[in-house]
Amino acid sequence: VFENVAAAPADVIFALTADYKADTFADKVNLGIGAYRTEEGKPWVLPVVRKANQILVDDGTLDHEYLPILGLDTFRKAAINLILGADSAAIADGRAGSAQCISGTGAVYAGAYFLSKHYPNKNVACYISKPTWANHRAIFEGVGIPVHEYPYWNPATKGLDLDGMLQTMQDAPNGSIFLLHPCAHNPTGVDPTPEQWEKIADAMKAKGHFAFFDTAYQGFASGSLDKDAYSVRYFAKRGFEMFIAQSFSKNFGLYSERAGNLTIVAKSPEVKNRIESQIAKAQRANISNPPAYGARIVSLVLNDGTLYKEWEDNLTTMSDRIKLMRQELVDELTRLGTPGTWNHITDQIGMFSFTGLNVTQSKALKEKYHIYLTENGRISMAGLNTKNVKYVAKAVHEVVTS
Ligand code: PLP
Ligand code: TYF
Repeated sequence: VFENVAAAPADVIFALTADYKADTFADKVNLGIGAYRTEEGKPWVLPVVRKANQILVDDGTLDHEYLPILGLDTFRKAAINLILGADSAAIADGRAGSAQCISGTGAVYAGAYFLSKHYPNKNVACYISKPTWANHRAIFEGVGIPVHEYPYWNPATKGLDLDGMLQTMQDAPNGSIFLLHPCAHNPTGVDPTPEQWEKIADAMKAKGHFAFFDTAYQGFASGSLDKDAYSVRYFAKRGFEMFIAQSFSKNFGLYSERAGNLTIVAKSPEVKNRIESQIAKAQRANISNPPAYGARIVSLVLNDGTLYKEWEDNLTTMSDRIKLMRQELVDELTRLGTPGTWNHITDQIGMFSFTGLNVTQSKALKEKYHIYLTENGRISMAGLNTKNVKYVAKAVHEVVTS
């Protein structure tokens, strides 16, 4: 039956990880996948997650019964609070709802699938940033929503192309869907300022566009969970109806546990309930109900003042180490006199830096120096540490000057 099935291409980032693992070179460096690493280059189980896990183990009452279709109630409420803010009018009005999903990816999917079935304009397209996380295109096209791009990265300034972005918002048909990264944009590390978000909101409002936020790095960008939610809260204040896909993979280090949430801000509690009911119906046919473990950990931490503070400290440990690595990389490149400007590396925030290295240079880093990064020149900052940063800087210097 399947003789004529064509092979699908491998996921670029997961393939890069496999290549890295297979590499026997002693000083190899993995700057590919966006997963936090310690100064020793090891994965990090957050101390607060260890503690929460112990609390769950000690609580002898937990069983393995199914969660409700829309997930763990205490997790959903806490996730909504985390992104919208406890003082949110949408929450007070009962217009904010959610579905617990299979991490951030599942939340984007659940939202996209709902839009494909229920968006009033059947010919709607989704606009994604150029560049963006590759799964955005795959998910929206997968549910049959055509995908267009809006300009985002300006190679000349190594910053945001705000004019290009606003122009596309103006030119897009009324009521288009715009997928936005609230903070720590993947892959560029470039975020709009509050003043720029105001202009983006104005442009979106003027054309009645629908805002679909995807947040995978709350707590990784500014060093403050509230500041990292600024754009979403600002849009909520401006009265947008919107979806927000939330991932707890990075900020809790719960990658494989698939803890995520789709927050919904609707016009009225009544509409919110109907949206939730449709997402529940789709979820039932897709995953039946979401996994409990990661959601229980996140819920425990978000709902306990002491654990929450400890979580914030753990986030600071991660974001401070990443900031230090940005500085050390720039210092080394400056010391070496590497041609070009490198201050964008310290200006950018979050997990990634879009270095500006081209495909040839990125490939040379992998092939000649065993330094693994995506071919668009993105590096995962957490892969750097004080032991390998000089080696990486020297290799960058050599590929830039050769
Ligand atoms: N959205 C963006 C922009 C991401 O970078 C990621 C990857 O980490 C995700 C969503 C979702 O990841 P996960 O499904 O592991 O939560
Ligand atoms: O961009 C990254 O590295 C992370 C992890 O299909 C990731 O977002 C990468 C690819 C993918 C799923 C997650």
